[in-house]
Amino acid sequence: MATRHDWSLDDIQALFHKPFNDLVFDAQSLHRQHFDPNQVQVSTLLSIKTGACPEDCGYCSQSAKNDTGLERERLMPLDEVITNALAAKEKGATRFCMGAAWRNPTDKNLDKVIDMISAVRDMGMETCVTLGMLSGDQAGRLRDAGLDYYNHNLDTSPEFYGNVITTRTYQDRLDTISHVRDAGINVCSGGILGMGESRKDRAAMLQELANMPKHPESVPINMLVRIEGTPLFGNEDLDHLEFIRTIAVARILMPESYVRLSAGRTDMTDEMQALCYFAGANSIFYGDQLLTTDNPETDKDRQLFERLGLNMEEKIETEIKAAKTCHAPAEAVGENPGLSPS
Ligand code: SAM
Ligand code: DTB
Ligand code: SF4
Repeated sequence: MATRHDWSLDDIQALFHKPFNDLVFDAQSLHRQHFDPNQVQVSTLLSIKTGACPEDCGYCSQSAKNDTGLERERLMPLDEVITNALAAKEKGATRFCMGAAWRNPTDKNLDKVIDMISAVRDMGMETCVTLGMLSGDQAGRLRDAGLDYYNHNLDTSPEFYGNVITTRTYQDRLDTISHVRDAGINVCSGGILGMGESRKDRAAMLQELANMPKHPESVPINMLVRIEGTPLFGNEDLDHLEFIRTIAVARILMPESYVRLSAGRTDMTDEMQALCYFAGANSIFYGDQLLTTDNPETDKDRQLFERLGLNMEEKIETEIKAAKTCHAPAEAVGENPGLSPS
């Protein structure tokens, strides 16, 4: 079946309404046509610039508008980034993602991030950054630096968006994603579940992603991490089966994309995570910390992988290898040996 980019909201809602077993079976069947079902891509995340963000994202510990007690930090020095990236590589991560609490990077800050990207690439790891909004020129500079992925989430549906963020429009986000795509950088874009949105909103967010001219290569699905001091702190827990359904629908809509079981895993049982993998999730954040909150400890993830017979993906996927040949030296896109879990 050809990959589609013309999903209607009704089509997607009909997927959500399927009996759970049928939906997850369909997602797993499609998953197997495109991926090794027992391989999971692992990325490690680092906050390179924490807190005092001028945006008002209702879920975020780092917004200056939210009184979360988070200490503001300056941009991390290069040597500290390198130390963290080496530790991540040692533990088996193949991609290193650096996040900054900015509305958008200044050109001067971008110079510093470019140095970080070069240093991490020199270690043989894939690179990802998430720095807020980007202009076309800035995306071009990141492409020239050899950046592999840019993360910029839609977060939710266009309709629900205004309940969560007012300082940046949905169209701003779509524009940044277009700049990243046009520059030839792999797109990482997804959203957050459990912010009080309806199933229709979840379907509409996935529709936005799935109807892009090219699907994001990576689709992070975050479960809201409820952080004290944020407007969304008191939100009700989302039904975990609904979260798994959303993973399955994302898998069906974007069969060639990596679907990342992203933030919120510390609140998920092993069985819930196993079902997410079965529904088509094949990527995680791996490392004891996300940006400002905890992630499951690496030993715990290794144990779960062992119990499930899952392996950490060691090599970079072919499609992305091909996309990279235009700007990456051959040695940086080869296999990453010796990183399988013990
Ligand atoms: N400042 C940049 C931006 O927002 O574009 C990059 C970093 S920002 C923290 C990256 C993404 O992390 C957000 O778009 C959101 O999807 C996710 N995120 C942040 N806080 C979260 C939370 N409490 N729970 C779940 N996901 C969260
Ligand atoms: C994404 O979709 N999730 C990550 C990453 N992209 C940058 C961030 C999750 C943050 C969770 C809350 C925190 O640690 O502050
Ligand atoms: Fe700032 Fe990003 Fe947090 Fe929004 S999600 S407040 S832009 S760091």
